[in-house]
Amino acid sequence: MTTIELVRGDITRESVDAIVNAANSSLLGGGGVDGAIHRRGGPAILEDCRKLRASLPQALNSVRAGGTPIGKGLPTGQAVATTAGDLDARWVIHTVGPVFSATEDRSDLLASCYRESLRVADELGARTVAFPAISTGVYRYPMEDAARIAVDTVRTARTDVEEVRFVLFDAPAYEVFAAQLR
Ligand code: AR6
Repeated sequence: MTTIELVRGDITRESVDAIVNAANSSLLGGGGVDGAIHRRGGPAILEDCRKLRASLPQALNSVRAGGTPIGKGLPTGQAVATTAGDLDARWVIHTVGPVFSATEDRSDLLASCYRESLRVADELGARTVAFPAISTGVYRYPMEDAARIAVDTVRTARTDVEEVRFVLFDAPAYEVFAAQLR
């Protein structure tokens, strides 16, 4: 049984085995929670991300950052782990959420982020995992849909993770997740 907890606050302040990052395919950092994790976690995380990137089999040449082909990248819905640097955690699990689309249902990709992150957590032996609300910032996923997918996926996941903590940045997001859990 996995216990689900809700916390309002900054995920970079959490003390858990693994903190999940809402990254992008480049794995080279960005804004939002990604920026906060790299800032507080320090350069060791980016160093690990660069190494991981170099070893990825996929060449995502269509993915561009600032107009430059990034070459290799992590596909949407997948997850990989690095050191957590100076964070109070052992690992950061980087996953790439889908950009919300009004015309295409991408809920499977968002569910995959949670499932794959938990699979990576199991591989690592992580027992406590903190998740942000993946895709609900820059990637514009509606909070209600994102919360339903997050909670349903974690509830039905087959995992050895004992505690999943959803860390919501603001009160409205917290309320949406709380309603979903009830
Ligand atoms: N702690 C917890 N939640 C946070 C924090 C924090 N410190 N900071 C923001 N949030 P976003 P995405 C919330 O944009 O939508 C990046 O540039 C925020 O309020 O971080 O998956 C990446 O590099 C929102 O509810 O991630 C990608 O390019 C949620 O975290 C892109 O953004 C997710 O917002 C990914 O977009």
